[in-house]
Amino acid sequence: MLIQDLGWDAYFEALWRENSEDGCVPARVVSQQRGLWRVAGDFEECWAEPSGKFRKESEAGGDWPAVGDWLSVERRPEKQSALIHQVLARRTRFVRKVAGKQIAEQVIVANIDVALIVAALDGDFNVRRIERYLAQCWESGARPAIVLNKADACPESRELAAETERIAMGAPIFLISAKTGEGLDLLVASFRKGQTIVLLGSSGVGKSTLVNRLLQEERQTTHAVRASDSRGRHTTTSRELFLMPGGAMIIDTPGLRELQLWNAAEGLEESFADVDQLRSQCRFTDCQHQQEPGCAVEAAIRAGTLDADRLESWRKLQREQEFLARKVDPEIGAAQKKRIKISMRQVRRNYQERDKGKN
Ligand SMILES: Nc1nc2c(ncn2[C@@H]2O[C@H](COP(=O)(O)OP(=O)(O)OP(=O)(O)O)[C@@H](O)[C@H]2O)c(=O)[nH]1
Ligand SMILES: [Mg+2]
Ligand SMILES: [Zn+2]
Repeated sequence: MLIQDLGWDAYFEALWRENSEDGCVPARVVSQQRGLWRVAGDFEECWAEPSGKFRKESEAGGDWPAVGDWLSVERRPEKQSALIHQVLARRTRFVRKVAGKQIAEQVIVANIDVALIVAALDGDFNVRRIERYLAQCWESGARPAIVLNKADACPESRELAAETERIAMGAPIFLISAKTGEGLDLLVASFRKGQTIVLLGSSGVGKSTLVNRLLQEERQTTHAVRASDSRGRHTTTSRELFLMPGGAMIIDTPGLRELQLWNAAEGLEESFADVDQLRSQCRFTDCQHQQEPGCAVEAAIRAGTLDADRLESWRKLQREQEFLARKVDPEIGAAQKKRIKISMRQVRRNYQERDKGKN
């Protein structure tokens, strides 16, 4: 394997000239597993572990390597392994926010050229979700393209593609079926040798099925989605970089759940504009939408204009946001508890008044 085949170019060459250390060679992270990184370069692919110095720096808040990263490693052929000395500055990166003692950004994939936002045309297709991924792509530095999958299972795929076009802000759209192979030729023709591509999208949209198609072999496990709601469980649990026959590289990722916390507060409002609109019509400003009188959200669910599932996912996202917020600021945590108490008291009072009215 040559590093050029792994995406090494003039940009990294220039970085290398400035930063390289004696006895080190460049290597790219192709997969990752608890504390060990699989690296490839101008040598036999092997596992790599952090050097003592690098480990200390990373533990002190520096970055651990992510799939797609270029590293400076010291080879230890006798042990068929390598020592990681440095992560080269990333050209592009996708991050998620993680809650620890403090909120930190964790890089999930690095040095991505093109991000394929995969959405399934069957089930709960939603352009708002695509918008959210697009925003994350623009922020990452990677170029987005939208892949509308499962065209075989959707009679109105053309209409949905047109709807997507209106929010795509110029990103190309590919209408495909990973199952039948329809539309794949155009997608593949858009890839360039040495390019690194990542697949993003909710669980069950067919990312791994697409990877297997593109690799022309079954490398990734796929899983039938739950029939009840067409949303999958997570089948893919880690990230791995594969080399495609045409010379571009592709990284499969687990679905939305682990990606959903990037800039989440903003995304939450945008993608749940319908819930927010209803919320503003509830009688009580602090309505929890749990059987309070005058709740517009629950009225909409009863009337069939809002999906109960949608309220549930809104709640779930909001809980995660609040959890993250509490981690950063303990005072928010206290205020939160108080708010819940007050609003429960309010609910009880409302019921008491209603019951009094009946007598
Ligand atoms: N009808 C149809 N089904 C598809 C297509 N592509 C994938 N599927 C099915 O969708 C289901 C989920 O596919 P996966 O490839 O596992 O989805 P994924 O996006 O990798 O999901 P996670 O790994 O959980 O994030 C499987 O049952 C696939 O057979 C398609 O083009 N058409
Ligand atoms: Mg998968
Ligand atoms: Zn309400």
